[in-house]
Amino acid sequence: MITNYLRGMIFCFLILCQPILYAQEVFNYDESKVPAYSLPDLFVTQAGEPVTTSTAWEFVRRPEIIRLFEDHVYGQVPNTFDAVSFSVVNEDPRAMDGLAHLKEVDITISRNNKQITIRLILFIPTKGTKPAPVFLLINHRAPENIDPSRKIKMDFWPAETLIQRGYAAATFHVQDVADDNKETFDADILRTLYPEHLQMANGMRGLGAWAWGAMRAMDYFLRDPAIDATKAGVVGHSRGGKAALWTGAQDPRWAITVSNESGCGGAAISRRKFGETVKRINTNFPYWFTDNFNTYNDNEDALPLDQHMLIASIAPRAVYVASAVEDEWADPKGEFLALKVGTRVHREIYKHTAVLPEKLPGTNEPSHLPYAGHHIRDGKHNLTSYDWNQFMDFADKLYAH
Ligand code: GTR
Repeated sequence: MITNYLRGMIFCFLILCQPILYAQEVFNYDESKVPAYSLPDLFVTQAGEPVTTSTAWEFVRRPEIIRLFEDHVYGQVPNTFDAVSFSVVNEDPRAMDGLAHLKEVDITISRNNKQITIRLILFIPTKGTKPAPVFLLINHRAPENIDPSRKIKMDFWPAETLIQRGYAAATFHVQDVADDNKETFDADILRTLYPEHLQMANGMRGLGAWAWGAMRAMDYFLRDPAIDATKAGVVGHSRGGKAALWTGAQDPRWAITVSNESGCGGAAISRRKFGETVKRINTNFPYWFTDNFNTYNDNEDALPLDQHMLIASIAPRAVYVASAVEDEWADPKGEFLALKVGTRVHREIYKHTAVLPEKLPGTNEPSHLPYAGHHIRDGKHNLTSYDWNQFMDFADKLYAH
């Protein structure tokens, strides 16, 4: 009897609450329903001082912004360890029919007598400019996307195309630093090298760990005479794009930072609440961001920052934001607006004169300025050869200057 009664109650509860449960799952895709918001000012320090010079930007405002992202969004990324070593574990100087030199490099980092190893896959063009400029992909997709044997070739990482165009193609898999998994994300660098971060409200989590991995790849580029580390771009798609932005924002060694469809917690303005929201991302992927980011679930206006500031903190270095027209979940307009507002630093502090279009550009109409790139590709959420060719067109121009 009681059981039946309880069952009945649960049934009624579910039926009655269905609209509420359902309502929580509705996301806005209607531009007219984007709330009014105001973005934190890039050009005023926390002490209220105006920022008008590159010195004020580089020594006061930019470090302040990085700290805000550490404390409220991604957590701190540690930059100390005891040792790093590099060992080429597989090599083929005549890969890709002699067009490339393949090196698979184990990067081993140790701290407090513990160590982890990241496998870097690197193809260097045998022809063309020497040393070669390089693009590093932070790969979160299945390992066959970055097959070093090239038996499997995917559009996601068109290494042959990069080589033909004179770029070294580098990549690593995020699982070497932090699994892209709620249960096991902490099994690698977090528990092994930096366990104290797991106790910190602003401790490193998944995206920070992936950025840390990208920085270790840069440590290697600086030691390989075949690579021109002054011409290095870091690229990520979607969750990898969020990590790429966080890498480029913190680490000034990257000449170009590329976000492909990074959306919420990446290039898109959080306050717009268009497509994916802060609450939704923290609920589905609690291990990507630092714990403090939960404070802003349904509370975006309380953020002391927004994602335009992440893009700004890449300045004066170049930044590229790519979107896809059908990828509304990632809010292409919000990504463009963040780029447009964030790169005011390039214009107002570093005196670049070229400007991005006033309004959201049309599909397949890229803008490649000397400090910022943008395109909206036709099609769905993905990283494709079209996107890569745009990144290389942009880099060709930037490096020719
Ligand atoms: C989605 C997530 C996005 C984006 C995407 C991806 O499920 O909501 O923020 O990161 O995954 O990485 O493809």
